[in-house]
Amino acid sequence: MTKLKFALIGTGFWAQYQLAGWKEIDGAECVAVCDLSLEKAEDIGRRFSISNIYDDINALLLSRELDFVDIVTDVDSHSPLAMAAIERGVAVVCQKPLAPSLEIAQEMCRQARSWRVPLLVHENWRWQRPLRRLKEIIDSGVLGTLVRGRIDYANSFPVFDNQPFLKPLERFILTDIGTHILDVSRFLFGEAEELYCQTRKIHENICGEDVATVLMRKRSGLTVTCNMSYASRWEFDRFPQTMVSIEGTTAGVALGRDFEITVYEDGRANCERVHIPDYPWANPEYALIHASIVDCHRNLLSELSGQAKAETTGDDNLRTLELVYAAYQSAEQRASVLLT
Ligand code: 89V
Repeated sequence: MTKLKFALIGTGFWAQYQLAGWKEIDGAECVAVCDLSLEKAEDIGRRFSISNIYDDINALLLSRELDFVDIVTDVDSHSPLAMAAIERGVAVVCQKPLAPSLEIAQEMCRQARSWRVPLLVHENWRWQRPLRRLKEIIDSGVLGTLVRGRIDYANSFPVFDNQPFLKPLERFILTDIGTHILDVSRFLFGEAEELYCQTRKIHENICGEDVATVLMRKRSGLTVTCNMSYASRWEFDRFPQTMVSIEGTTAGVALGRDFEITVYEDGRANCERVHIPDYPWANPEYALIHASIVDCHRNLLSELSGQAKAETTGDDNLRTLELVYAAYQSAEQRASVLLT
């Protein structure tokens, strides 16, 4: 397979893991690094033996033949960076959230369609192995008709230590985690028709909300609750684990602590533990997330190389962003929001 050539744009906390994730799969090679800070770009270039270093995306795009760019920068820069690539026919992989508003994200997707250039979102949460296994169990039919679902992401992990840029965000947990958890609710349970959200701010030293509770009615009639918090203490710090419980008419299933999945059927509890690949470059605290980067990249590359359609295209991710921004609207208006 010929290797697609890409440039990494942005050298923050996630950049090293994005590059390490691409190196785990055949078919893509990073040939350049671009960051407003040449020093930071040179540093990560040295660590990954990439010698083509830029501090300007236009200079990068003019001087290198690229198949795609991997944008790993702050959300406000996603649109201009993506448009610079799209207008030169260069495909885009962009970090979540795709854009700071639904309107900007819609325009990015419109432009990508108009230029016939792939715009894909690196939305990796649904690629966590326990959640893929949960979907298999749902699709097996063993649960019968689904009655209610609950997705919990609640911990007290000091996420701001590694990602200080999250502190000043006026809109925090729904844009940081809601983009993941609400995407998982779509992956597991389909599209929603109504949403209600309440938010809270517990941490004193941040600007945005750090607790959000989202209740949805899915098109299937299923009620799904998504509980998100960076201010909750449990018997252990659950970061970055997502717990899921699903009630069905013939069985229930729970994704519990440390990737244990239990199906409760006819008074029996059938347990299995999902294996998480262990990569030497992964940060142990983020191992679950870092492993999902690899599987997400593998799926995105299948579209970039023309072999298949990726799951998290920009157009697909618009449905997730619609939930995120509808949640803010609901919390602000203290009313449920009907979705298109
Ligand atoms: O993976 C992420 O998107 C991070 C985290 C969920 C750790 O906060 O922002």
